[in-house]
Amino acid sequence: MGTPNGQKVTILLEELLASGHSGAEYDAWLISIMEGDQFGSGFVEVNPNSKIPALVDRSGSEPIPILESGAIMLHLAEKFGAFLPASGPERTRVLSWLMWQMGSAPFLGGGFGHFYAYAPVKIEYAINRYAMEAKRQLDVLNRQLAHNEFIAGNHYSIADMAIWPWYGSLALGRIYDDANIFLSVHEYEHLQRLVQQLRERPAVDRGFKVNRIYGPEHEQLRERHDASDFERLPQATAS
Ligand SMILES: N[C@@H](CCC(=O)N[C@@H](CS)C(=O)NCC(=O)O)C(=O)O
Repeated sequence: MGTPNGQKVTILLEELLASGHSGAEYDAWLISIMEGDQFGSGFVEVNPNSKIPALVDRSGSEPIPILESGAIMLHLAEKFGAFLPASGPERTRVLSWLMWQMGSAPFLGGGFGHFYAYAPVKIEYAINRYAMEAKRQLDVLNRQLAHNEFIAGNHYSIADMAIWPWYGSLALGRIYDDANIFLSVHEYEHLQRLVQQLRERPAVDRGFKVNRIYGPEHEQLRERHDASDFERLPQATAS
């Protein structure tokens, strides 16, 4: 399903295809977590943890099942030798920020997003606690981006692709109702700069739409089995 964790992987697959790695051609099957598909035996076989995303790499002699979005991104980046330096300090920085994202997002999604937008009762203490943490994370990103073009330095990497669906979607007001206003996301100017820059990348835009079953109709591609599937999407109307 095209939640931020799912979008990280489809953005990377679209970026790989856009940069000429035809071996990254993929089938994106919808697992609706609202319908409980993640608990079905077929999915559990691939991911015993029952969370999306999960990937089966069928390119070798044996299929390789992979769970956890960060591990999937690392697997693909290493397999294609793209968006992750092979060695050296920049590789270490990319891995640091990828791990930062994996450790931080549960506080943003499961913490702030849950209590602010989804919880059936509004608990002020919980909202304040996680809003403070969400703002702290936005500030960490903003300070890092004040002196780096991309999150891990001078090159676009899997760390940017992991961060964008979460913090980019928040900065653009696409998730958690009016949380962008509540958290004053416009104040994080360096983060806003990167968010706008990545938003304009066609591959990011395509990856963002895959397996979406919520939001505006022109942003929803229920399943993606071929690049031409994007042609079926209705055009966005200017707002
Ligand atoms: N650390 C995991 C988190 C995955 C995760 O939390 N997935 C959510 C959707 S974003 C999910 O599948 N939730 C369904 C459930 O908890 O039953 C990853 O990054 O892959």
